Amino acid sequence: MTKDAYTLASEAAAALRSAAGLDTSDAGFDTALVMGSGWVPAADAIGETVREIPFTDLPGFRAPAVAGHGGKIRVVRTPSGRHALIFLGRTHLYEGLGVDAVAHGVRTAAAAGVRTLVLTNAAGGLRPETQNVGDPVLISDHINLTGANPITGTTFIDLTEVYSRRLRALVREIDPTLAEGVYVAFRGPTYETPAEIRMLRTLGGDMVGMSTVLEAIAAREAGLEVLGISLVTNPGAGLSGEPLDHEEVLEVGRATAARMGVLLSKVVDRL
Ligand code: 8IG
Repeated sequence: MTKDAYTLASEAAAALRSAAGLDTSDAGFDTALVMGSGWVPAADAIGETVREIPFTDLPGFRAPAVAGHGGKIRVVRTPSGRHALIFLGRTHLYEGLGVDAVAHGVRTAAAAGVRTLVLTNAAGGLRPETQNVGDPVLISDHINLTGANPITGTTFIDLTEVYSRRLRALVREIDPTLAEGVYVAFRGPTYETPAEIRMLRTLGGDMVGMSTVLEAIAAREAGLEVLGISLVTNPGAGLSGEPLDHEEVLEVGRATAARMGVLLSKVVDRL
């Protein structure tokens, strides 16, 4: 069962390389970026679009279920002439398709030759004392409360440094104002209760969301170097007195697109 997931990713990678116009002798892609909700408007700044491939054209991919999550892979050429894959949308565990569907994009990128993975997400902020809505935060580590893991069997993967120290230092050279934080993932699709938010603060979390951790684990299994960035789009439930709303996530993404685009384009050119 799990071996099938890796075979499917190899097939998707072959289809992706051919849809992107690469033949088997081409070196391929250096970097892949996964754009979470709120990040899609920033994608245009990363480079010139070479191709766009709908997820549904590739084996094992599903069209995303959520408004604002895109649904295609964009091949871009950066100003310095590198090629990157931008996943406009991702599959979430709460969609009920299982962990292999969640990890499929990352495994496909790895099979297509990618060595560096940038995972972005929109998240609730657990530290309103120091965080503002619209702030990007570098993910330093995670707490996986999804109850799930993309790996099955006796593959014991070291998670001491899931989010590369080297890449975080590189991003802080570009923007020294960026904070770092621990990202906590729940399965969703419900947002947290205020009691759960208080628990996560006590546990040492700084952001909370419903993505990224399973992809990061799959990426480490595949040997990729991972950079994670959260866009804080709302204070966690009960911290502001306002109810949470997905539309506000998309609005924060639109409002911060220029800043996130500049940041990502500089990062990709230095990876
Ligand atoms: I955006 O407050 C976004 N995604 N679990 N909680 C969880 N996911 C989120 C939140 C949040 N905000």
